Amino acid sequence: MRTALVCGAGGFIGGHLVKRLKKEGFWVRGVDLKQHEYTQLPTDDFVIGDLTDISVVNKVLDQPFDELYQLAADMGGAGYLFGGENDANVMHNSGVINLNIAKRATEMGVKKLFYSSSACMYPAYNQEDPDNPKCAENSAYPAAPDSEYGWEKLFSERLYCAFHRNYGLNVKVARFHNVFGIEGTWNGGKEKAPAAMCRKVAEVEDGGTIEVWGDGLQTRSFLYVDECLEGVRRLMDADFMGPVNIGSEEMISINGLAQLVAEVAGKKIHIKNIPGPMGVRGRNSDNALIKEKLGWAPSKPLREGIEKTYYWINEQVKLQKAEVKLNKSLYNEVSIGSCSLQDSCR
Ligand code: NAD
Ligand code: GDC
Repeated sequence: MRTALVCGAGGFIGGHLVKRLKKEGFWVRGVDLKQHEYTQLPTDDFVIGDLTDISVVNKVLDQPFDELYQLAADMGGAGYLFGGENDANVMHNSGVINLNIAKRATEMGVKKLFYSSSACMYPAYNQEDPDNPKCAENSAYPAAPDSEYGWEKLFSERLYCAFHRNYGLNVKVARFHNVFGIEGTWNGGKEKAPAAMCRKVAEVEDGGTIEVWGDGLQTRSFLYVDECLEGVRRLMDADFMGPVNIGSEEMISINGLAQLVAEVAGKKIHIKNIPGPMGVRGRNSDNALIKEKLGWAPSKPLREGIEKTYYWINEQVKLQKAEVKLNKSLYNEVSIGSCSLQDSCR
């Protein structure tokens, strides 16, 4: 039986990956700081642990796994990464995780290691025109990512490639472009634009107004998680190490994304553009290389993924409302109860 270690299994993409690997017949160990928030994972073994701690890394990486997927990172959306206040933690936590894993995977003779880099490593100077961003793999240098998160990703890509050159570690590197879907972070400050728009539209009345950061004309492309994993699995089986983009080429403005979500929800909305952390002006995946090397590229329309994600987030919003209501009525009961107790004690 093939064995896999999924680092960051309690997260969004890691959780989906565990399910996929189990369906493919792998024995899977997951490791994360936390259990998955939204789903029960079918792992064969799940370790709660901090991968910045080398003793945890040594414990979970105790065998020459056939495949290791390194997805663990201190990360979030624009609200978490581009305000500046999390820069030191993001660089330190993710950097140490990758330093620990690269070394230990080499020592243990891991057969293949996947590393999830990000489109945030591309230079800001190529992403100033929202209608024509350049994100071909060979446009990475001279390096000038616009966030510390992007610099750490670039450093760690290079780290894994150096372990490949010097120690023969078989690495695969992909640069994900804004991946979204069900069972991902949708509130709390780490959510990315697709989840944020779904939540805002789910919470607003028909005809109401939602807030969108920036002028809303900034552009991105968004990839549904199933296609992201299809790309990852194909890369793992290919005779090609990357780095390669795994993203959609269907670019849309953020106001356009908000309107698409509203259409899916069957609501009319108004958009109020407000100041907020924005990141680069435009970004889109360039899929020439993935087509050439894997003979495949993501092709599903954005709307399809948004439909699934909106319905799931709409359910989460309803559940949260119901919980708040229940907590309020429990609180009232308890305070009425304690009141009458006090009264009877008088
Ligand atoms: P996520 O935040 O849902 O998952 C990351 C997981 O890593 C979390 O569950 C977190 O608890 C875990 N983690 C963080 N620090 C840890 C530590 N010290 N020890 C153990 N676990 C730790 O994020 P995701 O969207 O699933 O992203 C997975 C990977 O893909 C990340 O490396 C991310 O940078 C990369 N990526 C994601 C996107 C995207 O759009 N989702 C885009 C580009 C790159
Ligand atoms: O958060 P994100 O999806 O990250 O934001 C996309 C754009 O949407 C930004 O310009 C942001 O200002 C705008 N936006 C407008 N309103 C809101 O309410 C909102 N919430 C959020 N989150 N955004 C809003 C991402 C990184 C990822 C990952 C990918 C790789 O950057 O956050 O961690 O690595 O890039 O492609 P984004 O696309 O800038």
